[in-house]
Amino acid sequence: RALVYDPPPTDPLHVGAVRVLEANWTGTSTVPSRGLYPHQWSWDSAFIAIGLRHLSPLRAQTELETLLAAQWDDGRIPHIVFNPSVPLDAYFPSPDFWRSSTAGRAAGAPRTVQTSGIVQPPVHALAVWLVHRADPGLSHARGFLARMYPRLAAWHRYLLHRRDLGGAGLASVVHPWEQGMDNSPCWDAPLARVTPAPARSFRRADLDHGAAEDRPTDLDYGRYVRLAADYRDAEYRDGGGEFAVEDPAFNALLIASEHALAAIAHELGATGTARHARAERLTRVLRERLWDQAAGVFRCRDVRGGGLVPERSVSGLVPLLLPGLPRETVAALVDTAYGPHFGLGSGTRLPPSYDLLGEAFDPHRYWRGPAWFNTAWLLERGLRTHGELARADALREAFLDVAGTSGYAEYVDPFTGEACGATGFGWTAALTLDLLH
Ligand code: 9WN
Repeated sequence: RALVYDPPPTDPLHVGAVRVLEANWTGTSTVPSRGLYPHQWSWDSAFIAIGLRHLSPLRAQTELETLLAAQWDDGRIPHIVFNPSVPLDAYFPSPDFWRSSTAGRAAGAPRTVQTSGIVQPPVHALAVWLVHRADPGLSHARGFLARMYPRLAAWHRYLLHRRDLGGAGLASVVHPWEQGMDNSPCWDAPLARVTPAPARSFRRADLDHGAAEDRPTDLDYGRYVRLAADYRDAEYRDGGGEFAVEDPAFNALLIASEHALAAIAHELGATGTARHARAERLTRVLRERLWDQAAGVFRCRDVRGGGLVPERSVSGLVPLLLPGLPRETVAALVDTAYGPHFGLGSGTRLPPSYDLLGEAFDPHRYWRGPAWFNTAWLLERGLRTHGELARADALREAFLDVAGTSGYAEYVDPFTGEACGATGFGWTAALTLDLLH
């Protein structure tokens, strides 16, 4: 395990990853990308902290502390914490769109910092636990776990109560940006019901930095804006929106984080058994609600439309991460990942974000086909958890190779590894460091 006082690394892959994390560090947190995403993002920071712990456990703790300091009183952790020194037009939607300090007042948005009002996948308790383990002495000395625990517990409480919109115990996302895979074909049907905001009513900043054909369309953006504006105008009250989806990756990360929270509770002197039991119960609910045995994949459930979405997304493979999955479910998921729909071991270098055989597949358009490094990291971890060591090793090798040759890209063509979107991307660099250790 590398600590700050280890000799400087000489491996170019390691050196390059460190350089990206240095360049993206603001002093209190790390931006996903200097140009495209110049603020702090929630699940990015969790993945970034997981890598940063190998470089500087203190910085990794600070990353998570900065994010959790922006938590709302109702428990939600906002998906963006805005940097006040960045010009308003550098990213859309900016703080004047979200208006957290006024529209979010009833939900307890912080007064001192501007945030968005939606959330992202709950990778945080897992990140806090892994960061703690990188340097338990420093963590104890700084009271890191004791300070983070009540915030993480409130976060999970928010998701499991206020966001149980389907009534079965799982959390729903109320916006595609919340699940993190913005333009996944899984959202096409539930989004089709949403009337887009007129294109002239907003200005996209992402097109200043990324190729239009790699990004979501204007029509997608119109719907993203409408959903977010409606939520804001309802003062971020939960339960009324047009879009509500139970997503397998979002819930699997919540369950993995609930296991991590149990470990944190145990470290702080409690037993943690109630939390482990809850995680096991949620694993069963996840299977009852979202598992499709015939397809060998977890599906999204459109809570407003009432059914499972008939698309295969990498999101439906992420539950492989869960230790409590029955052996036959694990076997079916591995078959799916290594079969024709995702092509691992026989055509794709990294897991594509969407079904290679799906009608909407596009190897370059964001979450409609390209491979992303955070999901590759989660699958690598899942394979390892379930004893698929040779496959985990091969995926790790491919991850490291493609991360280096793509310049730590945001996402890549799943067949060729060609870089798409931004380069020098935070979680790609951070998770590279994690896999190198
Ligand atoms: C909206 C920051 C984020 C990631 C998401 C990714 C993208 C934002 C955008 O960038 O979303 O949150 O503007 O496209 O889809 O997963 O967290 O890296």
